[in-house]
Amino acid sequence: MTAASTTATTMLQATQADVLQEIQSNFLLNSSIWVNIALAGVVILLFVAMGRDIESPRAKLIWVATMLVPLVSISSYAGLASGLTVGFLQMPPGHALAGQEVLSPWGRYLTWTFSTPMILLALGLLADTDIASLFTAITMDIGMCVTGLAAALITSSHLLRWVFYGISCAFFVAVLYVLLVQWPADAEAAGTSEIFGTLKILTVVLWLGYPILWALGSEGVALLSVGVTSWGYSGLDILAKYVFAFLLLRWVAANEGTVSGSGMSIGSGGAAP
Ligand code: RET
Repeated sequence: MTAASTTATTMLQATQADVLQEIQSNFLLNSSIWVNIALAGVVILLFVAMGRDIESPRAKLIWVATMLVPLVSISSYAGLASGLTVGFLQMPPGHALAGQEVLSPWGRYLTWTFSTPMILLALGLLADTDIASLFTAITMDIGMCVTGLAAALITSSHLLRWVFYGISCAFFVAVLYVLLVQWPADAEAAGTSEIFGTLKILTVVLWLGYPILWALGSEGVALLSVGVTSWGYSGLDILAKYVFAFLLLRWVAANEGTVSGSGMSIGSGGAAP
């Protein structure tokens, strides 16, 4: 065994304690995680208070879906902070950091599989869309997150990392189509087009930042360090999750009458009578 391969093996067998030590010695990375844990905690308490008077079933469902966003987030960031969902990956030949051990916070991509469908569920309910459209958006979104996770975890081939990145982008296009083309018309019919329009723009603009960051960060062409990439995701998360959810809940709490239907168009395949 060469000296280099011995080091690689040692790093690949790094224990959680080694990973934790690496995270804690990187101020930028560590702070990007802990700031979000603190924020998610405050946001959860705030959202409980904001939703306490909501009574109608559809508004309640929007509220629960929205509440799940910071709840998943705090669990996700706690997983990162503990080192449980962070690992060292040896990048394949062709990658900018080929042969090097790169710290990968892969838990982020995994937990997006649970948080982003909640964002879409809340938006779909707000637009009072039909079940087929909601199912499309959510399953395409899960496809995007899982293939994005695969792109980050593949160490056998540089090309295949980008192939999975491309597949993930294709799923993302389907999500964008639903958000930009289908749901605005539903929201118009449901009388929620103003708030839906604001949240749609916020979501589309911020979500576009994630694949850009992935491509520029250590998983992609490695122009950005692990700490800077992590702060990029944390910043996007603060806006795409907490600010988004706050605006949505504030509107739902103040306009419960507009979303007080039982959400009967879900499942009926069309607009409510
Ligand atoms: C990846 C990389 C592969 C290509 C694409 C991506 C898109 C990710 C997105 C994530 C959104 C996350 C949010 C999290 C909130 O909890 C996986 C980065 C298209 C859009 C909003």
